[in-house]
Amino acid sequence: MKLKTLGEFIIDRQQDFPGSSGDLSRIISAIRLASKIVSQQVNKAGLAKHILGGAGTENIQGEAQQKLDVYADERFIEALNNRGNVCGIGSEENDDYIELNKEGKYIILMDPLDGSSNIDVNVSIGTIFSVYRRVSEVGKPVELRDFLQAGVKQVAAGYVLYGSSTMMVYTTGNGVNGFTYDPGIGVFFLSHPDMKFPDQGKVYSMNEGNFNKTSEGVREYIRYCQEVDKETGRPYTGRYIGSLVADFHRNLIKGGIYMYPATDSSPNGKLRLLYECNPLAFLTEQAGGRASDGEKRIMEIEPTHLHQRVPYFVGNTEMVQKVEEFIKNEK
Ligand code: AHM
Ligand code: MG
Repeated sequence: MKLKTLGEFIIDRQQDFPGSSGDLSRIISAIRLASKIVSQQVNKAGLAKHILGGAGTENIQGEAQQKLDVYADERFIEALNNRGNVCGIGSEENDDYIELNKEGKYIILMDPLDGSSNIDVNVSIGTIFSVYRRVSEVGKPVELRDFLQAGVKQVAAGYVLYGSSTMMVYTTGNGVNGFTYDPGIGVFFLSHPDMKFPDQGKVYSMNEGNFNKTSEGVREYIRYCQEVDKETGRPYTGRYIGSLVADFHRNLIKGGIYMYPATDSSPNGKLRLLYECNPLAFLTEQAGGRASDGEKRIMEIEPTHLHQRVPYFVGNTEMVQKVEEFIKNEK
C-alpha cells in the first residue's frame, strides 16, 4: 500500500493550482504543527492535573501549569503568526480578534480546544478552524469586517480530533480528507480520502437533558427518531459525547445528525457561528450533508458579532431536512 503523508498531500494539491502563492499550504502546515504540539500535551492532561498538579499550580520544573485550552490557543496563534501570511485571528478563547502581520492576506477563526469540559474526564476533544481571505486592504491593520464574513466565503476549514488517535480532517473546497497521526514518528498519514456522509444516517446526537427546554418541533423530531419503524430503520441510535468534534466525526463516518437547538435558557443555542458552526458546515456540505439553523443554511448567515451563537442542526441531508420540516410545521 502506498502511504501518503499530509505534507505530500499539501504539495500535491498546491501543484493542482499552478501559480498559487502557497499561502494556504503554509497555513495548513502551521495548523499541522500546532496540532502535533497540542496533541502531545492533551495526552499528558491527566498527568498534568493529577500527578504534577492542576492548572494554576507549578509543575516539577517550577513552571506555571496552564489550562490546556489557553495552551492550545497560544500554540495555534504562535504557529500561524510564524508563517507571516495571516493578518488576524479570532478565537473562542479571546474576547476580541488579534492583529497579526498587516501584509497577510488571510484571517483565521478557530476554537482551539472545543469540548474542554471533557478534558478532566479523559474524553475526546478537538480543535476547529476556518480560513478566509481578508476583505480589507492588504498592508493595513485587519478590521472587524474581515472576521464577520458569511461561511460561504471560507477558503478552508477543518478540525483536529484528539481521540483514541489524533486525526486532522479538512477541506479547501475540493472534497474532505482525513489524516491520522502516528505519534511515534510525528507524521499525519492520509487515512480517510474523500470523506462522504453515508447514504443513510442512523444516529442522532443531542443533549436530551434539554428536551423540555426546546421547541415542540425539535421534540417532535426526537420522538420521530425514537419511533419504531422497520422500513426506515427506526428507532435511530442515540449517541452524545458532548464534544462537538467527536460527535460530528462519528456522524460523518457512520451517518447521523448532531443538534444543538435553541432552548428556553439559550434562545440562540450554545454553539458559536464563526468558530464552530461555519467550519463544520463547510466540511458537511463538501461531504454531501447539510447544516442549518433549523430554517436556513448556516453558511449564508451574515454574522453581526464575533461570538455570535446560533441553533445548529448538522449531518446527513435527509435527517437535517426532516428536522427542518418538523420545525416548520410546529403546531
Ligand atoms: P465549549 O466551546 O465551551 O467547549 O462548548 C462547546 C461544546 C461542544 O463541544 C459540545 O457539543 C457542547 O458544548 C456540549 O454542550 P452541553 O454540555 O450543553 O450538551
Ligand atoms: Mg467550543
